[in-house]
Amino acid sequence: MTTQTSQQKPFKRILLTGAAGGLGQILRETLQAHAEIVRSSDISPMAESRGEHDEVINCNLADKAGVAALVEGVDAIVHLGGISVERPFEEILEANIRGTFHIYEAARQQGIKRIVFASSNHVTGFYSQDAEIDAHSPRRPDGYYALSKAYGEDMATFYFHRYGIETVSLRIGSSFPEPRNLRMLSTWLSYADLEHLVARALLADDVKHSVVYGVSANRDQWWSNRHAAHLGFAPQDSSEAFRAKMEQQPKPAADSPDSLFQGGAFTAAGPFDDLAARRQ
Ligand code: NAI
Ligand code: 15L
Repeated sequence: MTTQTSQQKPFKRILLTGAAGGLGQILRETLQAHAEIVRSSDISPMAESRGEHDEVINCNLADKAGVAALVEGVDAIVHLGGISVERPFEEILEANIRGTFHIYEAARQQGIKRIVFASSNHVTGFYSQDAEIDAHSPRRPDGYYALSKAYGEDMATFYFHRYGIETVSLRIGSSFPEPRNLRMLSTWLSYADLEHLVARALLADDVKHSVVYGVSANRDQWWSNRHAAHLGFAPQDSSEAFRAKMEQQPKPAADSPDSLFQGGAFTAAGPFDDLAARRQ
């Protein structure tokens, strides 16, 4: 990071992985405020480059040499790329576990000192919806996807202590244009609050490896960010504006995962490859 003047942006080139995805498409625009060049990458097709400030490079995160080349000339990484839902372990292994390892290894080799890692609320998905937890609460991953995010967070801790690479792990709740169900009244993160959170994760000083829940200022909160105050994340939006609409949906049964656990339906997704699943 460099000191910002009226002429200068804080970063020369930020790499954004997962740029074709829902959140990547949003951040590709807003990261332009923080870097002279945003390099967008994904395994899927992306919108064309709009000029020299907007680089576009296709890359599979599972390709170590490809990722090493992707990271050349970059001074910060916003790592969103990977499988974003529960899937068979082998798929998660390639994109999320190997992929995140390749990002950290390339960062080490290139001397990159700041990574923003898209973790997930599902690393603590097996807590009851009655519990209030924070970044120091023991993790309770709710599937292979969640395990990959937990591993990514551990990788961030390792690369900080061993190599001084700082990471902010964002345990994102549910970031969509609006909540989609009753659970998301508690987990919703608006796009405006997401943009602010990513900016703080890039710009805050001395973050070491920080973990922050990515959630708007919703009425009913499951997650405290008491251990992330140093980031200066101050969400402005609330899901209350959508409460009436969500309450028109059928209420999930009291004993369903959507009612019991913070991770909702993710806690019951899969397995995908046993005999019972194949017969369905
Ligand atoms: P998304 O699924 O829309 O985007 C993920 C992108 O990663 C996709 O464009 C996909 O093509 C790309 N990708 C998958 N495998 C890849 C590979 N092997 N190599 C390169 N790219 C690959 O997900 P979304 O919603 O944009 O989320 C972004 C990140 O934030 C993900 O890491 C997700 O796990 C995390 N997150 C998102 C939440 C949300 O509510 N949107 C909640 C919690 C976490
Ligand atoms: C996630 O981690 C997923 O990437 C996203 O698609 C949402 O389902 C979100 O969690 C959630 O918990 O709602």
